[in-house]
Amino acid sequence: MTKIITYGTFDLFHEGHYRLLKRAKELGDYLIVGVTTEAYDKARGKLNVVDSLVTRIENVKKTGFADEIIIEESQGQKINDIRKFHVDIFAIGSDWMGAFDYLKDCCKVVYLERTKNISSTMLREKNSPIQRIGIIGTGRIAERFIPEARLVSGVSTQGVYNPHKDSALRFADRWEITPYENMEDFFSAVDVVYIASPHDTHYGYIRSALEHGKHVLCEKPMVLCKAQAEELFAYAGEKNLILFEGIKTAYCPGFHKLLGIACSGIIGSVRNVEACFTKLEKKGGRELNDRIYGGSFTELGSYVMLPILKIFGKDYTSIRFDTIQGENGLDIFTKVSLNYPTGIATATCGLGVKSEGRLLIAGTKGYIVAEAPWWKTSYFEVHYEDAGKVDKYSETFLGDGLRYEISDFLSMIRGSSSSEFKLTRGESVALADIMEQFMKTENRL
Ligand code: C2G
Repeated sequence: MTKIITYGTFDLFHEGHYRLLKRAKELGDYLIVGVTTEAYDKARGKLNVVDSLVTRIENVKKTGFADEIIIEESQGQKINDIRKFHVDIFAIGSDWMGAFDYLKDCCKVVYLERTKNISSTMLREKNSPIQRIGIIGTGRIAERFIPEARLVSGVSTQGVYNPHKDSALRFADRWEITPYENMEDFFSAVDVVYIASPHDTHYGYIRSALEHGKHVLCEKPMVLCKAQAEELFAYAGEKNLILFEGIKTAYCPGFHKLLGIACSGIIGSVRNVEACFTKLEKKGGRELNDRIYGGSFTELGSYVMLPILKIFGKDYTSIRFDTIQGENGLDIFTKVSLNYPTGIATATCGLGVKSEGRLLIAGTKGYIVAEAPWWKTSYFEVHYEDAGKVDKYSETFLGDGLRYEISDFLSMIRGSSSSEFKLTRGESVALADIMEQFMKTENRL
């Protein structure tokens, strides 16, 4: 008996999938089909899969070609499956030509010609039109955003607006997108807006984008004032538009796993959260010089406040800010201490003082520790009273990690509310409120 194995996501099952399975089955007697899990697809960068695993399996079953269906959960599984099931032939579409030659040591590898003019990506796009993204701002973060957005299917990077014409031209040239000097032209050419301009311009740009009927993804901190945050969310709601604050950590899979563990009771009741993030900045940069909007807390505060708000919530009983200021009065190091009815927390950040950036969550039965860069969570440990017992967790964090927030933003635009809990409007408003209190304590507002 000749055994064949093939793998795939089989999202929005189509003619190409059907023909591939048919020809794979014709190569022998017994066909095993590996269907990928959502987690594995996310890990390999396929972020916008529409059908659930159950639906995708059902669709493969319905073809009648599969004698056995298995789940593909991780990279490196194929070689073990081939050995375990005594497979004779590994078959896959020709879009993977060469990629699986390493399996030739174990079995025959056959690349079947891919069916032309049909793909899950095409169908996803047909069902939900591509969202053209317009970018406001041309700084470091905008540079990181474009390559990440290009990995998310369903969006295209259309153009860039910057009132400084030369910056817009240089940026547009580098990324082969359209530069806009005129805001009206810019808004009429795009469906959604990504704001990565200096902090003080966020409010105006968000308001204007919403007035033009555009969904908005705005870099953190969205605004530095509670009333503005409330007003903007209310306005977006009235206009049925999505307003989304881009704190990348909130959307990355490892951070979710960590929060899940923290809330699961494994470490008992959480009593203390300590989050620290420091990043030494060059003296001349905007971060250390912008008299009002620069400084450590406006730059990094969103990251360090995030795990605290996620774990203890918004109802702290007291908050205190302690800062070390540079010569120009801006905070080069800030520590925020919060008291809650059931615990205490500290958020520490610095642009001019280096510290051990770690996230520590202590409970009545144990603690979780994630070392820097925990804000791109890919690994953390759980420790207990018995020092010999340590649970280790890892998760992928691809590239600069913006792809996760872009993908969640897109799914919210398409009407799904399944990722809303990752950073709620209430949490964004609470962050703006804390920023405002900080600015007032520093006499900057
Ligand atoms: N396919 C095809 N013709 C198309 C589209 C897809 O022959 N027009 C084939 C692919 O080459 C693949 C199978 O159908 O062999 C499943 O395709 P996908 O669902 O896109 O899955 P893929 O990402 O290719 O998963 O571990 C997963 C595998 O490595 C492949």
